[in-house]
Amino acid sequence: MKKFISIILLFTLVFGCTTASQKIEVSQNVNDVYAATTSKKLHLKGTKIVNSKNQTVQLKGLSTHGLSWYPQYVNKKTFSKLKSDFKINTIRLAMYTEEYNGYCSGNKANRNKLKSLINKAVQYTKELNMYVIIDWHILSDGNPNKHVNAAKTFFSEMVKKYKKEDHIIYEICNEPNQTSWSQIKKYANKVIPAIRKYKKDALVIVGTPTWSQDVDKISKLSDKYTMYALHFYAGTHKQSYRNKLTSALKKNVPVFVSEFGMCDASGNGSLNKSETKKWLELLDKNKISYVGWNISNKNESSAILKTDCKKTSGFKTSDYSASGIWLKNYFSKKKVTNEKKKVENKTPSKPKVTTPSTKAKVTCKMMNSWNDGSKKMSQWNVNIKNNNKTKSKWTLKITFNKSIKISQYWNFKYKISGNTLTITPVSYNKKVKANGKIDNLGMIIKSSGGLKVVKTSFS
Ligand code: IDC
Repeated sequence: MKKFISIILLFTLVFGCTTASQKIEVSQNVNDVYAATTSKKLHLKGTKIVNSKNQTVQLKGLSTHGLSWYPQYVNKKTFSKLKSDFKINTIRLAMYTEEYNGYCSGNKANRNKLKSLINKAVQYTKELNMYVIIDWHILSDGNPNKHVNAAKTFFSEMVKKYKKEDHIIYEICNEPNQTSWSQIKKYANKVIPAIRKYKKDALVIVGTPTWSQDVDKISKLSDKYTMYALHFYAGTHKQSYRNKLTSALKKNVPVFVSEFGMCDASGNGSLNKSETKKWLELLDKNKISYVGWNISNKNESSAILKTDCKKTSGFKTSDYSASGIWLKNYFSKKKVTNEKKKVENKTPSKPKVTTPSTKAKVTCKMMNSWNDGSKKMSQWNVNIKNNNKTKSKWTLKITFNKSIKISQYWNFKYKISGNTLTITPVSYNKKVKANGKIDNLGMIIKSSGGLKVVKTSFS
């Protein structure tokens, strides 16, 4: 009997120890990017995401480019390779609503194609133990209410179909713009109930005003499992935007950085490594989840693959672009460099106009263009090199060959009169030193096409 008791005691001791050491191992791994998958179901606790063991989990991932533009990367081998190279645990599926073959701008066959891509991605991420974000990628539609009915139908169809899955996060409006929080709230209060009908506790991300920048200016929804999107592009959004994050956290707003880039808000231009590092360190410190833009080989610096890389898996370091390599190193905790370097991944010569002036130099560059119904959208980046006098305020006039409308813009204020766009600074770029630069004035213009800059003047 005595022997039996001591065997039991010994057994309990050994078993107990093993359990304890397993517990320690789990809690040490909580912040490991893979730990999230050990206890998949996610909840919110204060501003933090927690798993079903109540451990804080930080999601890190990469976003696809528009699913209609780059469907080839919705591929198990791609996801698996990115998971191991970047040590990410999340893939975001950017399904545009209005741009090229968007969910709302395209036809039914197109909608079915998009849904089939989502379906594949849901399966692949599940098999790979990753999370997936289904992103209703509004952009030029501005106010999400424009397609609220389509959104309701889409999300209820998704959630009903995937109600048994715990690895899906629903992002209901990528970047509302030219609209207010009360409009977004109105939209969210229609779409979230459609989700809750089938899934009480799935995480939802809602976009915030001004292209998901104003996390500091919102009042929370009553839904318990909703997070609020903050997006940044390190070349454009710096300390003042990090302050928005800090103030949101103080107000107990759960923030999810569902999209960020190292370049400027156009998705192109030079990378700002030191600002990216500041951002990611702040996010890591606060265990805020983040997703980098974008998985594609598009000729823009935010694409993680080089343009000449036609592969969809088996990437070598030399297949990744400058931002791809930097992010891979940061995500996988390798040393990253800080220096500002011009990216090699630049858009080749598109219309470029340089003021023939020995004083200030203005460069207006069309980075990108696409159709929007019968209109043409084009994305421009404007840089100014000042003359040898410090200015405390400045004005830039750009005259085009035809009339324009601005649909998005960043880092300036403007007025349009005839074909002339008059740009004035915002608080942080008002002052420019002698021979200093004003970088990253960006805009998306709507016109009838064939747009050219005829004249610029800077004073
Ligand atoms: C950009 C893409 C670009 C595409 C454009 C379409 O990088 O190739 O032509 O959209 O409008 C966002 C948006 C995201 C943008 C990205 C870069 O969520 O769709 O992608 N950006 O401009 N918000 C801020 C930046």
